[in-house]
Amino acid sequence: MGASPSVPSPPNPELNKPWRIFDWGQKKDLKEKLENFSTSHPDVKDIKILVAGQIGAGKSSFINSIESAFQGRISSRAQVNSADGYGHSFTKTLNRFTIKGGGKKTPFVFKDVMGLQPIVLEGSQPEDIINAVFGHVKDGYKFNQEQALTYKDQHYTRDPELSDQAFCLVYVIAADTVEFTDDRLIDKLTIIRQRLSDKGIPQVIVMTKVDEACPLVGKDLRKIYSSKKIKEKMELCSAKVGVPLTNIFPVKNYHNEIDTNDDVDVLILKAVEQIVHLADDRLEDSESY
Ligand SMILES: Nc1nc2c(ncn2[C@@H]2O[C@H](COP(=O)(O)OP(=O)(O)O)[C@@H](O)[C@H]2O)c(=O)[nH]1
Ligand SMILES: [Mg+2]
Repeated sequence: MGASPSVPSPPNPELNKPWRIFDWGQKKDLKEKLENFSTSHPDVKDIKILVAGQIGAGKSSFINSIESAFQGRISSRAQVNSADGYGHSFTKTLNRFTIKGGGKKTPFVFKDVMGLQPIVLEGSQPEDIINAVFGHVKDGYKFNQEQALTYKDQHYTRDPELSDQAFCLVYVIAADTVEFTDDRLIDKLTIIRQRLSDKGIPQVIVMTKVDEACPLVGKDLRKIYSSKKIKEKMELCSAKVGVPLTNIFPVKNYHNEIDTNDDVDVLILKAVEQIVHLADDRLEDSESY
């Protein structure tokens, strides 16, 4: 007795073969390369990368996961919003994190900004994020919900050095909320994208919480590029935000683990490698802007 032929079986959540080829064995290599990386510009010792995104998207967790991957143990320097995260932004100041790895500092500095909110005049505004990328916002500046920073403020740097500027914007989106991204938020992102594109600043999306968005991936992270759900989410992200698929990196952050894991690490390190290369290419071209 089999199942009744009239009951269709549920569609397979997995593709026959992965749509993106990924080498799960490259962790050691990636880590070494990144630890020995130096920037292509003599005046800039470390590459700054700005991390933005909605409250609760996983920005702080992403920064912590990067450091965990380098250190081989769970790091939690960037404070994570444990109270499910969609209320208030924990990060209200512009915080900088120099990633440590291999017993020394890496030449990567990640800056975490408070969340962009769909409602106008709430959360950091496009202007604040644009200013932060261009190096006008002093570290430790406490963002004002109602008013974007202006050149008159003491926290505004009028003539930033090349080394104050960020050369890549990483926009963090949680995979489980991609389809609910508010149009008003998309409008704000469009403003940011245009202004940064004018100056050739690369933009990348890190799509977090793949484990929550797809049970298949929640069980086995190596299914990430054969999961239909994750592919759909990435395509949707690309269409909504206007960033090409090649610049979208799906990751799982450390969030409740007590030990690191090679599969989590390698995805995180691969995203960092791409981000760093895009940023460094832009830094190399800085004379032309
Ligand atoms: N399951 C899962 N939870 C995550 C992931 N990334 C972050 N979180 C959780 O999402 C919540 C918000 O994360 P947080 O890093 O504070 O977000 P931020 O507001 O963007 O800095 C926290 O409870 C995290 O533990 C992930 O990849 N998977
Ligand atoms: Mg945060």
